Amino acid sequence: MLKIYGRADGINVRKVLWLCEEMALTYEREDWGRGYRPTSDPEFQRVSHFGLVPVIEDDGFILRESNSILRYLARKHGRQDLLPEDLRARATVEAWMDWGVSDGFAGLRPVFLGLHAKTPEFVGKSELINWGIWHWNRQLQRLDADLGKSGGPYVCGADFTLADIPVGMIVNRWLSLDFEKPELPAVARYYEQLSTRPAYRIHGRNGTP
Ligand SMILES: N[C@@H](CCC(=O)N[C@@H](CS)C(=O)NCC(=O)O)C(=O)O
Repeated sequence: MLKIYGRADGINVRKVLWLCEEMALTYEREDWGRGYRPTSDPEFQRVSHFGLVPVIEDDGFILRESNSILRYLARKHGRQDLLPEDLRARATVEAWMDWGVSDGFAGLRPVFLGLHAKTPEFVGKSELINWGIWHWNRQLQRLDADLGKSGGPYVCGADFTLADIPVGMIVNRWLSLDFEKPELPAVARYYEQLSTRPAYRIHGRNGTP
């Protein structure tokens, strides 16, 4: 059976749990990471010496990196609706997935860790946190403009794809944390659209930033 290593409140773990729920996959999960067993434990280091969650183990195959896990599971189960075979359609999905671990995530990190998780590296680092707010807001403004143009309702158009998973997690966190942000009507509509999906309500918009 598919095994997932990682705490269910980690944003990157939640991406994998959300997809499993969308695809009705059965899995077992072990809590690892901040607040649970530390990933420096030799038992975790055996599966990934990078010390980050999620990691999956699928019939002896071990894989880290949440977006790679999403692609692996969608392809394994032949879900071309989530990750299209068509060259350009897939590239568009992957561009949003890349955004979700690069520009879309860069500002989120100091804001979340400094204001919410309060990890020692970020607490009180107001310059870094303020830069994060500025950068994150700017990125979400671009998402808003794009959603406004494409007509959505999903980030790649009419259909839900893997792209919505990293983007939807970022949107939930952005809307859930308390800091100064602009009104983004297309992002707000997108959030409501995602919230029609039971899997998003379980692992995305579930009260956790
Ligand atoms: N690029 C990695 C990032 C993984 C990551 O940063 N995971 C966080 C949790 S969401 C983590 O392991 N934090 C340390 C911990 O929980 O101990 C991915 O997308 O999987």
